[in-house]
Amino acid sequence: MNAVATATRLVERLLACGVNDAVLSPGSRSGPLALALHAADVQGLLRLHVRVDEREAAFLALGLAKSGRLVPVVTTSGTAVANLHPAMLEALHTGVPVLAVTADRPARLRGTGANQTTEQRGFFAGVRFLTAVDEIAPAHGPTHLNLELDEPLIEAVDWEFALAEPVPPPEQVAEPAVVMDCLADTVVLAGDRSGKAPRELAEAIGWPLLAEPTSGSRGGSHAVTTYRALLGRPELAGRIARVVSFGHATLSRPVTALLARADIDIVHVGDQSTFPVPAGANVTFVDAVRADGSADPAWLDLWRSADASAVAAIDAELDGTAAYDVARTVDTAVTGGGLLVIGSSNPIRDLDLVGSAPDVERTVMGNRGLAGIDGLLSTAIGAALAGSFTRSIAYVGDLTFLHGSNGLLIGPHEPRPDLTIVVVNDDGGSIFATLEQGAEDYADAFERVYATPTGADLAALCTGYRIAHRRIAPGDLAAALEVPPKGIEVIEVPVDRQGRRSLEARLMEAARI
Ligand SMILES: Cc1ncc(C[n+]2csc(CCOP(=O)(O)OP(=O)(O)O)c2C)c(N)n1
Repeated sequence: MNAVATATRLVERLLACGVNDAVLSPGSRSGPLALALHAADVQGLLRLHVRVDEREAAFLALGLAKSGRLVPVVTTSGTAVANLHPAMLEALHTGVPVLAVTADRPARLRGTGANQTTEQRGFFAGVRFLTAVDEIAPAHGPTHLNLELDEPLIEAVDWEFALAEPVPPPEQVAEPAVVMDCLADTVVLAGDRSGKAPRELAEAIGWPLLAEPTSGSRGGSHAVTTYRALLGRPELAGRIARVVSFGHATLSRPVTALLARADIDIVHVGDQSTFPVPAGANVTFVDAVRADGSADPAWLDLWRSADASAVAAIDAELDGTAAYDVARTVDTAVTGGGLLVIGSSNPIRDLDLVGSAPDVERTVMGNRGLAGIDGLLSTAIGAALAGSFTRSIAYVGDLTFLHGSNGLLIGPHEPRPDLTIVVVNDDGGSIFATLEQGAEDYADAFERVYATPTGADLAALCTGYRIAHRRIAPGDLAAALEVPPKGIEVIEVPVDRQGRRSLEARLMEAARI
């Protein structure tokens, strides 16, 4: 099949697979695919997004694909393919349907010194690999299609796409739900991408709910917001007889320690790939659970009253501490129908500790598959473009912002969401101060090799990319967030990194008493 026919078939197959959005980076070998996608966009069959930087293009596709729809990201050959890797890995570890379509030279040129020619087959270990357009299907997780395209690459044609039969989504064969009795003192744990099931279970049976911000379950009357601190209280943690765990919990050491316990029953809805420690004999992996009966209310009351006193203790200790203030303000600004995309490192941990559990339908997400600090801005832009949210906010540290700042490189013809990017700028990585390496012993090396301050001028960077930017004090953030922007805006909030280690220790201590 010649290149134009392959490109036509590709668009037809994508449409049959329910594709709404496609991402493209420029190149010569991928030229026919670019022209076909452009034609499909002009004909109103899909929405095309063009990005120069393939790493950002792939994260944009990841953000778009978090909606559950298949999203292709199309590139030329050579190093362009390698730039897709971070987002493909994140998609692999979270089951997000990104389709990498990489243009390749014909087989006869492989293994020669032909320009921009390398081994692209099976490039992404663990990712489903295809070589034929007709094999594309809506999927759980990422796919790589490597297309060999031969000369002539382009021809002046009228692009016509035949609408094919829809390709059905993958069948999910689930085992019947395991019925949980209400007798053992149980906590429900909701890790990243759990969905609503943990909250529904906790509320149906009357168990405390320990829900990470990106779980999809953090809300309602059973959520214990300070769970990370409370797991350090022997009178609570010591009484846990069973954990029912959902999603992929990676945020805090107390939770990892809980899941590593061998003296309690652990039922994990999922498999080892979302269970953060090697599972012992006390861990059962299941497909789904169902509640039976109602638990002794005294168990939930114990957690609730401990939570109330921990919240008060943390409030007293914080007393307007800037970084946590920012977390609270952002949390409050995203109400029902809103989108919050949270960066790795302290933003998500701060929000986990001091954020609320509002009883509203909002979407909160991060890149927790591998918890990278890369690609967050593009992920947020993609997520915001994929839905119709009342308000979209991304909330990131300065290094996360700078690492993914090429996500702001968006041409004038490209769709842009209304998105506020809040950057907590403490000039470097504050998270390391709270870990072992933040101890006095390593103080000499700490600033240079862990904290890595950059002194970067975010305002100048935004000016360079023609993105609106404001720098404001933490106390002014709530007012600044009141009016949603038209397009993308960056709000930089400078805070101090000093004292982070001792503050964290004081907070945990205060909440434990
Ligand atoms: C791609 C990638 N590289 C390195 C890391 C390791 N890492 C984790 S947090 C962090 C610092 C993040 O700093 P910042 O975004 O400013 O947030 P803060 O720690 O100040 O909250 C780094 C480098 C990572 N998670 N991902």
